[in-house]
Amino acid sequence: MTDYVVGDIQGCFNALMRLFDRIEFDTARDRLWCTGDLVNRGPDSLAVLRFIKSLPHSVVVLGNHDLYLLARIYGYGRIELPDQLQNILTAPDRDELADWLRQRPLLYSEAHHVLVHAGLPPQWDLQQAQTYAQEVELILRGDHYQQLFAHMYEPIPEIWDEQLHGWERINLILYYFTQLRLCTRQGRIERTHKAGLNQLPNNYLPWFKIPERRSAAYKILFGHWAALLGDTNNTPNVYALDTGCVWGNHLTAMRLTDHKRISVSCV
Ligand SMILES: [Mn+2]
Repeated sequence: MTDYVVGDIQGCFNALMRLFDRIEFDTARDRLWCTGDLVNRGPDSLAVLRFIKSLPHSVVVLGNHDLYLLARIYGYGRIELPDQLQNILTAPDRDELADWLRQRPLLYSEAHHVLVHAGLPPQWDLQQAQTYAQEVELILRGDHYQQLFAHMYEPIPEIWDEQLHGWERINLILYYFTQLRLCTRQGRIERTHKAGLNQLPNNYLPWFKIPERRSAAYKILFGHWAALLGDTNNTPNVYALDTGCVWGNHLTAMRLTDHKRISVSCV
C-alpha cells in the first residue's frame, strides 16, 4: 500500500485521471489523501465527488468550497456566480453524496502527518487543533447540522479566545481550518490576501511562517493557497499541495513515504 496526498482538485476530473495514470495509483491497494476542495470552479465536480467517495481507501478533509456546496444543497449558501455546482444539486445521488461529504473531518492525523485544508493557527498545538476540529465535526455529524450551514456565513471574530461560544466560536474554528492564509503571531486573521509570499500586509505572516507556531513538530499537508504553487519558501515540515489546477497550472500528488512530488499540467 502506498499513500499519496493530492492537492485541491476543484472539479478537475480529467486531470485527476491523468495524475492517477502517472502515479499508477492502484485503487484496490493505495490510499488517497485529499487536501479538500474537491468541488467548484472546475468543469466536473459531480464526477470528482462520486469517484473519491467510491475509493476503498481515502482520507478527505473538508475545504471551504466543499462547505459551500453543502450550504447550497441545504439551501443556505449565497449563490456565487458562476457557480459550477448545478448538476450536483439536481443529481439523483445528491443526498447520499452530501451525507458522505458532511461527515469528512476538518483535520486528520496519522503518525507525524497532519492533513488540513488551509492551515492551523499558531497558538494551537496539535492536541488543541484535534479537540476543536472534533467540536465542529460532532455538529456536522449530528442531528442539527443544518444549523451550522444556516450560520456559516455570519461575521466571525478575528482572533481565537477560548471563551468564545456559539456560532462565533464554530465559525472561527471553521475559518482557521478551511480558509486561513495570513495571521499575526497571536493568530489574528487577515481575510483579503490571496497572492503569494511577496508584499504581505504589515504584521501579518503566512500561518506556517509564524516562529512560535505550536504545531511545528508535525509534517503538515495543506492546500487552499493556489498562489503558492506548492512553494512555502523552504519552511520545514509544511507541504503546500494546491498547485492551481483549476487555474491552468498543475495538479500535484505527493508520496508520503519520501515526499516525492508528481504533477500533471492542467492547461
Ligand atoms: Mn480552499
